[in-house]
Amino acid sequence: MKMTFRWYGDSDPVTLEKIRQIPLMSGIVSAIYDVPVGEVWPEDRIAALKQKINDKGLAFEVVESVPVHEKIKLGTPDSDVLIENYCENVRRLGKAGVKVICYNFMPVFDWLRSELEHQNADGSNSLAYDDATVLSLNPAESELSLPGWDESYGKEELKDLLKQYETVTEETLWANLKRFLSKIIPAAEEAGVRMAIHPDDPPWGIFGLPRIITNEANLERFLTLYDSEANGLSFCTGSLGAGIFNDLPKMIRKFGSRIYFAHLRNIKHTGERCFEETAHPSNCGSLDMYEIVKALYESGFDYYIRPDHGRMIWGETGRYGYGLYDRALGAVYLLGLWEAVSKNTEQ
Ligand code: DNO
Repeated sequence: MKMTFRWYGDSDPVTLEKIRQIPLMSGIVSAIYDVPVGEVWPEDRIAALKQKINDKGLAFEVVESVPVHEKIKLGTPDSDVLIENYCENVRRLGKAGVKVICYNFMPVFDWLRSELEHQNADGSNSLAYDDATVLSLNPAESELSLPGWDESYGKEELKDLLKQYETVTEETLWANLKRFLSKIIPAAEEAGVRMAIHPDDPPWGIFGLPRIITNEANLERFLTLYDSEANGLSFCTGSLGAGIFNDLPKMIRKFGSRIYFAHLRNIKHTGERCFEETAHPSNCGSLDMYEIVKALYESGFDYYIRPDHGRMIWGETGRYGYGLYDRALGAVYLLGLWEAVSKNTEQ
């Protein structure tokens, strides 16, 4: 297992100098953020990013994300060239030594929350989700800026996009995902890269848009869309765990050999489709992090873990969910669990 940390590049207030001081931190998860979705990442930019990370003694083996263009998810006839560009990114990243690429297939919105600074009793704050609040918003009209909101869409563009999705059902999305995989997985196999789809967060449809990477049955269906070692999962406990219907340790044991990236964080269920993000330890939320780590360990997991969203603590401000302090505490807690589980298993 390798512990990694997400870094948003030079504009990230959390610097590589700080990240490298977290005990046993082995690598950085990052991406080229300023190339428009659908275009090919310049090789010199990939090389420069890798160099910068390697110069700090950290590895660059995981990319999160290479985003998937909406036209691919919509399955428009002109999306072939975008899929080919995606394949080229996979090849270029493989050539640069990247082993795992994380991506998602959520229409329009990525991860979504209704509250960015939910006040906790201990004075910290964190992200929270309340379904009724989210459903009361009209995404085409709202001025709200939520984390999963792509700020790059103009209002008209967003309206137009939502309109195009009106005829896209879950089954259409499955078919478009299958078509995408049929092209990118052979490219990944050749490039020595493992593709790891990120589950939908939250794991249910929102605003009438379909979401399909949500539960055990659908993960199973996903893996059979293209049966290859290069076609795998990013197992995000916070995303899947928001669904009370998901038994995470069971799912890890079932899909273990195809999990290449684990985002480990805790959440507290506050209602059927409501949750708050908490500190990482089991006792702070609803997920049993010990059982989750144990299931990974016992599945022979030998890939990448990263702590996921943290609370804002000790007065830190910055990118929601992605401050330094609470994620660093999370990393060390997870390393502790891993050490305990591995030593217990050896006895
Ligand atoms: C949120 C992240 C997601 C994730 C993408 C992967 O914190 O986990 O934005 O990076 O969905 O494509």
